[in-house]
Amino acid sequence: MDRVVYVDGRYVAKDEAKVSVFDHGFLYGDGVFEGIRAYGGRIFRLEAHIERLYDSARAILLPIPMDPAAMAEVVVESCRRNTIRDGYVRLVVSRGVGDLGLDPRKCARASVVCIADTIALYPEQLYEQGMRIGTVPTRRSGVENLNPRIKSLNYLNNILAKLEGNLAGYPEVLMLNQDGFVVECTADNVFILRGGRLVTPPPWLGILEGVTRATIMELGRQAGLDVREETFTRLDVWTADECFITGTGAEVVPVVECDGRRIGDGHPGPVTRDLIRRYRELAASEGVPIAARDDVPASTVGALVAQAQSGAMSWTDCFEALSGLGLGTSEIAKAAGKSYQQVRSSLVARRASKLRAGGRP
Ligand code: PXG
Repeated sequence: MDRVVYVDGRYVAKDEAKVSVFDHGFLYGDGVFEGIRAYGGRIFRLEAHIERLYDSARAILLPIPMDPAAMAEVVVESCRRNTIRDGYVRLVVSRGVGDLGLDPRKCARASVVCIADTIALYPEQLYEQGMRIGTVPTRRSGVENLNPRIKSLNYLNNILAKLEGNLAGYPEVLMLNQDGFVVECTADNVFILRGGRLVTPPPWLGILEGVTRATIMELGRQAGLDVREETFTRLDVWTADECFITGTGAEVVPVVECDGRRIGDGHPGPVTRDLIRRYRELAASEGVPIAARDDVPASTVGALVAQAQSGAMSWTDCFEALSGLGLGTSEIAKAAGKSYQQVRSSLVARRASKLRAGGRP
């Protein structure tokens, strides 16, 4: 199908989706981004991604010209307009158009782009057999120069490592920080398991705080594991019982070899396989609904609207309940006899208060 892309307030055909060559995102990698997944018509951990986007923007003094709730709505609407049920969303906020100097003060307004598309998955074989990775010479930037907690458009540090991985024949590589501690991979976080302890490097060491990482820490605790954020070295990876990497695109991938050393028995371990299963179950069962569903019984919709009309329920609660059932904004407006704008702003306001109330997962 012909995709539409959100660019600064408008949904335009893919070929028309353009930003200026004077945009500092293009000239300097000055901006921030997010990669988000949709599973079965729901957007997974949307609030966590939006929150990280605004934290990254705050860290580089980038004012985003809309509030987080409106940004979340852009993501949902982009999926809806592209009829995405299972897919990948790329949200980009760049510094905007400036002059050829690097001073961000010359850029009047940030640009917001949202691309919703399908995703090429890793083959299932990789999840069953595991991945071979290796360490690369390029070190991950330190927290005092380009802090990896900022998900910025400047990915050259990761790309240099990726190039070394390509030359060595590794699909993903392990990166160390300036002190030789394991931090993360080029686009994934890393975990090791040792005697019932699930360990991942702490954010202060210089990693991106992955949304998948946070989810796996939650799921690990639910599974009764002792989950810790601790520093470790390559030797700990080589001698771990199990190892895996996590990322929005990759999900949870078992690692069975690192730097030519076999990890465990060289096969994905039981804990990793259990966490993969738990992750897939969770991703399939929660998230912000995208689609306008047409299989919600009219009586259910009617009953909710009647409650709001009688004052037994607030209109916002009614809109939210209908949205939760999978109705799109225009369907809700029609059923409730309200304007699209009324429904949208009330849902956006509700999402905003949830974002304020809820912390990170
Ligand atoms: N570390 C780095 C450096 C990353 O770029 C992660 C960890 C994992 O974070 P999440 O929130 O995705 O669990 C990332 C993720 C993709 C993709 O397609 C992911 C990233 C960048 C580009 C593509 O998965 N960043």
